[in-house]
Parts: sequence; structure tokens; C-alpha cells
Amino acid sequence: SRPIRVAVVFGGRNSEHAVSLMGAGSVIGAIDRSKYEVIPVGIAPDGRWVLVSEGQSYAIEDGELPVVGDSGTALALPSDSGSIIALDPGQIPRSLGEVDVVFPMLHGPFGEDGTIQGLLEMAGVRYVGSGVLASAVGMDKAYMKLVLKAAGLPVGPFVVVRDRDWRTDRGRVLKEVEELGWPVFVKPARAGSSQGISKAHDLESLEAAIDVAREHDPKVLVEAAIVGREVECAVLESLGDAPPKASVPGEVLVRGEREFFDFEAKYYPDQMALAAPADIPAETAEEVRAMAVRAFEALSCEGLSRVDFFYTPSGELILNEINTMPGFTSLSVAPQLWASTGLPYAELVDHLIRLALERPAGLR
Ligand code: G1L
Repeated sequence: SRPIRVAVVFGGRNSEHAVSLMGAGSVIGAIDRSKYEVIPVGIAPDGRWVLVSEGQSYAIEDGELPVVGDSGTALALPSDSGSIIALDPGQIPRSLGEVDVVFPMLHGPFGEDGTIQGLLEMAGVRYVGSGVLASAVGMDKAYMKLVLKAAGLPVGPFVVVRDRDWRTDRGRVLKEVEELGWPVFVKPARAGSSQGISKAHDLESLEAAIDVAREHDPKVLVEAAIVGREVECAVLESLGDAPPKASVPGEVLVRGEREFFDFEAKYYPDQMALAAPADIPAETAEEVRAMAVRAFEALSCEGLSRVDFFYTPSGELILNEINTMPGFTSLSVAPQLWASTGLPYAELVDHLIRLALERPAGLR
């Protein structure tokens, strides 16, 4: 019997290529080689799929993908049941061999939005993390809010600004947003991380903010700004029939004078600290954990998700968002929260792979 093969797919066609490479580098380094064989598969920024040989893993840290194959590039596609097929453009498919499970480490469009998950479903290949629906809903902040709200979870007031509404009915949109009060946060509905997000204090800055968000996505979400501490909780699916479990809640502490937790603050660790467990009342922590599990189940998430809350000065909890593909280096929030709960990074990675392997193929 050959070892279990895990393909780690990373990179991707989007602005967060480098974020994905950091996560993939951590996962690849943490996978237990006595149990699993690792096949690193990179997606170049232009969309080409590249098989990365083990000796080239340094390139992952450099944020660059090595190019392989005679013709310079290789495109790998999952094939029927368990194989990944590499295609050099214009050439005959070359099998990269059977894989037992794929660990998708891709951010944003064509990654965490359900597309790679759909590709893997069609190919009959098991994969780590959430499926098509949860990934797609989690990627689209407008649908995410709808689903969380319908599940009775406390989400803040918001307005969805669709492309046609903005172009043809701007007056009505502005009026709707005004009812949220000021300031508001303006976000692309489907962009990864904090890209394209800004804060608007009045109608004039709102129009500019919507235009900025629309550079990332024609669909925009405007949220009432909520004053509160940022409390986050990671939810992990259990093996067998046990319900998903919540980590201890943590609090994200942003250093310095920042208008909000922006892209830079998120990826430059000196700007951010995590207090885990969060210094909050025990009953609030329990409430956070229960709501985080309910959010995970509302979207039918699988594997691991991170659920973000605001804890207001009056003691209220507001669910801000759920992330089906949270930052995943060993120092990222979700892994840190699980480490504080007693599950170190390598065990978390192993648990996620085991969950994917135990999953039946087909509908679930
Ligand atoms: F384990 C999951 F759920 F499958 C999973 C997969 C990928 C969790 C988190 C991530 N994260 C990412 O892929 C990343 C793009 C944020 C890179 Cl770290």
C-alpha cells in the first residue's frame, strides 16, 4: 500500500497570491511525511497550473512559482477519480498520478468561492474544507449576511448595492444607505481579505467609496459601522458524528491609529496581536462559541471556518462575518485559536486531512 497522497493546491489568479503561498508553505511544512506524501501544485497568477517539485519548495517562501516542464509550463487539472492531469498547452495530458485528497489553499475568486471545490467534485476527488455551497455563500458577503440573518444570528444593518442599481437608480441607493446612519463601511461583496474596503462619513465620501469597491466587484456591500471589540472564534468539524466544536474566543488587537483592520494590518504581524483566550466574561465566551457553531452550521461549512464578532460596549454580540478559508499559516488567527484550545498546528492540519478522507463521495 502506497502512502496517502495529499495535493496542496495554492497560488491562484488573484491579488492574494502571496497570502496563499504563505499558507501553503506552512501546511506543506506541517504535514506528517510518515503518513502522507505531499504533491505541491501551484496556480500561477496568469492561471497556469504548475507542478512544483519538492526541491523547489524554497520558491514558495520567495512568493514565486517555479516553472516546470519542457515547454515551460504545466497545467494540471483533476481528472476522473483521483488523478491530477497535467497539460502542457497543446500537448498530450500527463498524469501526475492518483491523489487521495486535495488541500485547496486558494483565496478569493477561483479559490475560496466554490469553483475549485466544484472542479474537484466533478473529478470525484476528496478535498479539505467547505464544499461548493458554503464556499460560494461565504465568499459573497451579501449572501453570507442573508443566510446568517435567516438563521436568527445577530448581523448588523447592511445594504447591498448591485451594479445596475448603482448605474440607473443611484438616488434610491444613497437614500437607503443614509438610513444606516454614519459612518458606514463599504466593501466589495466578493473580494478576499480587506481589499477595496473603505469607511465613508457622508454622502460624498460614500460615492467615492462605492466606486473604489466597484473596482474589485460590481456588487458592493455597505454596512453600518459597529463600535466594539473584535472577537473571533474558529469552528472545526469533528470526526465521526460529533457536532462541530468551537475554539476559545480570541480578541484581535490592532496597534496604532488605524481607521480599520485593513489589508496591511492583517498581513504585517507587528501591527496586530491576538489575545487568546479573549479577556471577556465567561458567559459571553460561551455565547460566542455557540453562535460560531450555529453560523458554521447555517452555511453547512466543513473543515474549518473563522467567525468574527463585534462585542459592543453595552455587552451585545454582533456577528460580522464567517470565513470558510481563513488565514492559515501557523501564526494566523484560526490556527492560533486552536493552538490555545489545545490543538497544535500540525494536529489541526492532520485533523483536516482526516476529515476529508473520511467524507463519503457524492452528496452530503
Ligand atoms: F482547512 C480548510 F478549511 F480547508 C482551509 C483551507 C484553506 C482553511 C483555510 C485555508 N486558507 C487558505 O487557503 C488561504 C488562502 C487563506 C491561505 Cl492561508
